Amino acid sequence: MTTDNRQMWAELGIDLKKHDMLMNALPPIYKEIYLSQKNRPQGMGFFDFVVGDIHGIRVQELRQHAKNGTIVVATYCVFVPDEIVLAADAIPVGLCAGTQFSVPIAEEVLPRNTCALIKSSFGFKLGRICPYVQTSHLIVGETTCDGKKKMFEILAEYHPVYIMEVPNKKTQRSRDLWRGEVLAFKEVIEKKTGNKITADRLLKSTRLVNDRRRALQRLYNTRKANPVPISGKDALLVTQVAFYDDISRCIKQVNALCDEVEKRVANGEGVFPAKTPRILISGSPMAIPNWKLHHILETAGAAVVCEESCTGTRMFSDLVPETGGTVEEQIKAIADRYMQIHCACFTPNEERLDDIVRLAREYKVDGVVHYNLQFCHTYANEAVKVEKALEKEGIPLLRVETDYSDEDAGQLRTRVDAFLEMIRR
Ligand code: BJ8
Repeated sequence: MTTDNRQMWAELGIDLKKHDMLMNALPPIYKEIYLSQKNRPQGMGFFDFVVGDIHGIRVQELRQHAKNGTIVVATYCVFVPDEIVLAADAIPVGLCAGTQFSVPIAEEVLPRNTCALIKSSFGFKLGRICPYVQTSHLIVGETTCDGKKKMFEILAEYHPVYIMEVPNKKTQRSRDLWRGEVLAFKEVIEKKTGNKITADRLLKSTRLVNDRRRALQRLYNTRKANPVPISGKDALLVTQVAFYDDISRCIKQVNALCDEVEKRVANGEGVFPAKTPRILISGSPMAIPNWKLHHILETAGAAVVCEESCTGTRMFSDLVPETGGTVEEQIKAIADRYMQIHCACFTPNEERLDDIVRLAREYKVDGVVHYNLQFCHTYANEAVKVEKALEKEGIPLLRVETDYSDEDAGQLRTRVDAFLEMIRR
């Protein structure tokens, strides 16, 4: 920790005592979970560096941009279109909400029976321990689930918040509503930045965000190989970092990593032996530093080869058509693309079931683990349908409901061991 960083955190109003505790806890966890892995691609060095300096250089960069008049827009959900933010020369930053550390802080205000992702994100602001939140000029929330929606109302007492209304159905009326929401968001961002979003700027930002999607698609494609060239933990980390790193740098680093892992695929080289059981994880997103389930699975002898999740395929599967046109035409194209994110907040949501079955086949998995954050009712109820869809296809499923604490780690390990034993037979 440099003196410069401490001074920056103090200027940002960070609670240095709590923040020190958080920062001291991360390196040993990272060492155990990440650095203990064998035969990692060299390209992961960049991502190790980013995590090692998680509240340092990137925050300094954002602070410098902010000092130069650039607006920083913080988000929690893949429904908030980065294209709009970037087209106004602002910077989107996906906030992390994956640590148990901030949960007890949030529980001083929020009900305990709220999902860990909501509590963790709120606790970061309440406890003043996240320099990204402190650097941001605006937090953009959404109406995807009730818990988040009501938390954002309380968060607005502490930080400027704007809410986008995400519809719950996929009818034409809902699509029209969503297009209106994206248009309204454009106006909010224009007002906040003082920059006009033109058709040219929008096309440029669309290409840039698509490039990030293409890079991540490329990485995921390598995971279809057997043996798999990169661990699930490493692939998850890449996606997590992509939410908040500088977008152009991230694209470059992910593509460099892909050059390396594609060579591994061509040479038949893998991180795990070819007979390792292949697992698809489906469900709630895993915000950094939530690596719990991947770690349990991969230390139990499985390989996580895909995530049907917003920290996985839902983040990058579909591109926005780069056909240009007027601002309104491009907004429509952007809005329509985002409506293809099959979050469990939608009803009905058959497309997600189709996606899970398709991904299970494409990635040639031996089983699916449905990951549900405790108290997340949308994913928990949708898991009933996921179970039926997979049963019909003869694909084994393990349903897991957990939080960010380590209290149930032993029990989870036992269930994972039994599941792997069953699919190995
Ligand atoms: S598009 S999955 S990122 S909302 S886990 S907070 S749903 S109670 S995170 Fe999500 Fe956007 Fe949907 Fe994706 Fe609520 Fe459930 Fe908690 Fe959740």
